[in-house]
Amino acid sequence: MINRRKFLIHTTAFAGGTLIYRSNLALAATSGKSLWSDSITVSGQLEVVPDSPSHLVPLNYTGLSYELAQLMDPKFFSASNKDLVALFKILSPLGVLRLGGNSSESCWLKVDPYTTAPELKIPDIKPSEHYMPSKLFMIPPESITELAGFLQATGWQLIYGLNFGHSSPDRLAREAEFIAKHIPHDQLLYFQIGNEPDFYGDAVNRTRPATWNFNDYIKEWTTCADAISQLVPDAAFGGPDVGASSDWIRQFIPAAEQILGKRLVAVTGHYYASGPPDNPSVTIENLLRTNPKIGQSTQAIADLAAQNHLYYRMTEGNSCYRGGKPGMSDTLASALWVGDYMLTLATAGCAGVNLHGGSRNILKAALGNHLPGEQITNENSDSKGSFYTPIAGEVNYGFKVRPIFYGMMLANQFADTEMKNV
Ligand code: BDP
Repeated sequence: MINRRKFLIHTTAFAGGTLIYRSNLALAATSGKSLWSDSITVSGQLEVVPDSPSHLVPLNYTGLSYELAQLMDPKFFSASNKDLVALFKILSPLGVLRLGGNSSESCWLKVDPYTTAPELKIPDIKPSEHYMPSKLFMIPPESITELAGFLQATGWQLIYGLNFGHSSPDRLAREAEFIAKHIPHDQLLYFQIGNEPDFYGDAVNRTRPATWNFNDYIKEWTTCADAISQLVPDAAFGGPDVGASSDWIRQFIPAAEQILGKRLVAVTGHYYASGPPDNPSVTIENLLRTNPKIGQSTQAIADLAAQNHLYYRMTEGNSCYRGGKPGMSDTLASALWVGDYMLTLATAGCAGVNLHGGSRNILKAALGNHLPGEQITNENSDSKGSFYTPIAGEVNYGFKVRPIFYGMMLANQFADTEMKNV
């Protein structure tokens, strides 16, 4: 998938026309052997235009995204979940775990024994057409202390997505205060408020009325950010975590900066290359076609963010929305796609990419009990349910990586290097 547009300049990897190729990428998490013990050399030629613009790929470029509801089980993100800790560390020594997704709009953290559940308003839309959770998810307080241990064991940082769908400024502030108290400051990158608010008015989501727009959003968002700032004065924020609209990002920057100043640190969005899984045009062939638009639009937003002293992170995405497509999202094609996708975004100046995944039942609940990929999978597939997840498994059964994980590992080799357009 190496493309002449993208190239890496890195003195240790490229010397005198020789590329160092590292083998053994596939060693098991628990083997204890060095991943990089064997090297072979391959001759080749690079053409580099020295004064073309370049972007540093941050050390924490690679990330994973999970549903916030994954925190219902304190044993999932826990230092005691040794398999998962090992796999996170293999993927990156300094990755970013983003928690959010549709389920975050229905999660509530029991910050003390008196905290009760918020009200969940289910819109009057046929369940077959509505793709949001139909229930609330309670996060016990010990999940947050376990999460702190998990972050310490992996060396990863956290982006925490607060419930903007069914909550209140006061509740959010108390949740944020609890998080800030338990997660070390240098590992808590920032809070986000809400998941894909640009879709709130759509029938599939309808977290707000159909006419709800950016002006309504920023008013409500500001009230929540203010309430959080009262209780956590040094809280950093990212947003708007849009599903698609770059226009919302453009409007968000000046509006959010006005109230937060330097505490607004990142602008964020999501990208799914295709979907839904039952659409016949969602194929490996189409997935692997280069989409020039994603590089161009990323570049435009990353430039705008940089002009405003912010960075741009793609906090969620994958090969196919609604849980992924079996036979595509869980095959080697997804590894090829993700390597190209992550490096395209790095070349465009994006500061990080998180690939979405997690447990089957959590993803299904996050999608309003739909996982359309399950209708087209063959019964013997071991990848039931969460087809696009980079790491599959459950606490009780253990964890294993999917092909897309290897594509992410490939891209992560470019962390702390300069990407150039040539
Ligand atoms: C995104 C949601 C996430 C879903 C994903 C999907 O944020 O919760 O799991 O879509 O459709 O829009 O797979």
